[in-house]
Amino acid sequence: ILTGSAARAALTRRFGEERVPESVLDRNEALFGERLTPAQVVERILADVRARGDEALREWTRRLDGVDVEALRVPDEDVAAATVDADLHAAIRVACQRVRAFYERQPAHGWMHHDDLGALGQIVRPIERVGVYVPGGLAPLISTLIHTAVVAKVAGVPEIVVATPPNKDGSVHEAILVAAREVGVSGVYRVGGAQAIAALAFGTASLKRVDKIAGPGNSFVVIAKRLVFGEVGIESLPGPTETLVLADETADPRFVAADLLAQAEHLGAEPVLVTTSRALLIEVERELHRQLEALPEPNRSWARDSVGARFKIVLADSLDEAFDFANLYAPEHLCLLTKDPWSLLGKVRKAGGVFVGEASMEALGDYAAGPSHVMPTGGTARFSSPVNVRDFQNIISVVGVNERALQEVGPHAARLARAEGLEAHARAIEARLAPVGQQDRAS
Ligand code: HSO
Ligand code: ZN
Repeated sequence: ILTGSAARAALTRRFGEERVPESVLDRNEALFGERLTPAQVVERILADVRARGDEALREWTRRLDGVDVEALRVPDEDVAAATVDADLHAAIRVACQRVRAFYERQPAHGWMHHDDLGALGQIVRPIERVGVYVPGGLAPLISTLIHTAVVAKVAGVPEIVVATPPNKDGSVHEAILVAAREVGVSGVYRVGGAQAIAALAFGTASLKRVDKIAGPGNSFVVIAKRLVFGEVGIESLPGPTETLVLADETADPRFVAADLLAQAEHLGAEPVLVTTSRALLIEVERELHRQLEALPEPNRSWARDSVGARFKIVLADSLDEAFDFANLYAPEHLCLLTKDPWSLLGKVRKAGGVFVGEASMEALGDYAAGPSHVMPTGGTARFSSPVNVRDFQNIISVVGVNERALQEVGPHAARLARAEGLEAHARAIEARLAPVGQQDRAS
């Protein structure tokens, strides 16, 4: 149980300080004959895909995923024919609808301001081609496809492609294909990991490069995105998930435990409980272990790993101190299980999403509440936001001032140009600054 400055220290993140574990170096030695770091492996993959395109994609998929894939693009007929049972289909539709409705309320309008100096404004254009990465591995993340591609759709992106690792038999999960069809994406590619990011960023014969990549992924995917950033847009670098439950003595320990466990089920997840009540804390611990043991495998092992390695319990003196801790940690998910949680919303400074009260559990948000579940992790809520419409649009600034503005502002601009030693700039301005009365264009 952490309190005061120990809690503060435990909740303060430090990036880039982790050493590469020996086990990872050992595995890479077995694979590559050299003790490569993950970043070095990713650099090799990126360079190879850039040089050899589809051939490299097939080879890395064979080497790293153990799958032989011939056609990298899932045939459109397969997407059209994919089926899931009626319940799941209905659920996919509800999730799409609710995410769509949420983002339709987030308009990014162009505007134009006219006054006696002319016009200034902005026009908004969707990004043309977006690549959505959908992680495979432990679970086919149908919801992640929906929670990224639907947002891009609402932004008006005309072309959205999905990349996702193939199953062992080379197929892509039917539910992923159904979701892709429901959202209306332009193509699904069976390729994952760093090689998928390389393909999206550089393009290959079968996958035309995209303008921006969105969606979470494992550490290879994140390293690859960091390395290709600049050559292609990167929406964010989501890492392992975290949930901070902020609870007082009125919270139901069963729900607190359930919410912590739900996120603990994700690989590498960090569950955090901040509470003002010692009694609650004791009950939550007991309840958490009871619920953990009741989980089926392999989920129990996944959750046990997160709880065992990363569960943090913080005891705060007051609700204000609890919020200080929460804001310091800047969690991806902040769950408020307190008396009158709405009255506390004003204390939230940093979080990807805030889940207000018992009915708004984070797991609902993962699927069908409305906001995208792709939220800033690892303390990046300090400076970034959940996936949103603006991530898929560009703003173009419009300058359309008139002669009068030129006469008023021009001399100042020319003066600044000369201060920068940029004579041609000054002259370009002054060429239009003929003394008033001698201008043919002056009104
Ligand atoms: N909680 C995860 C998203 C997710 N959960 C997908 C279930 N499926 C990261 O926010
Ligand atoms: Zn989740």
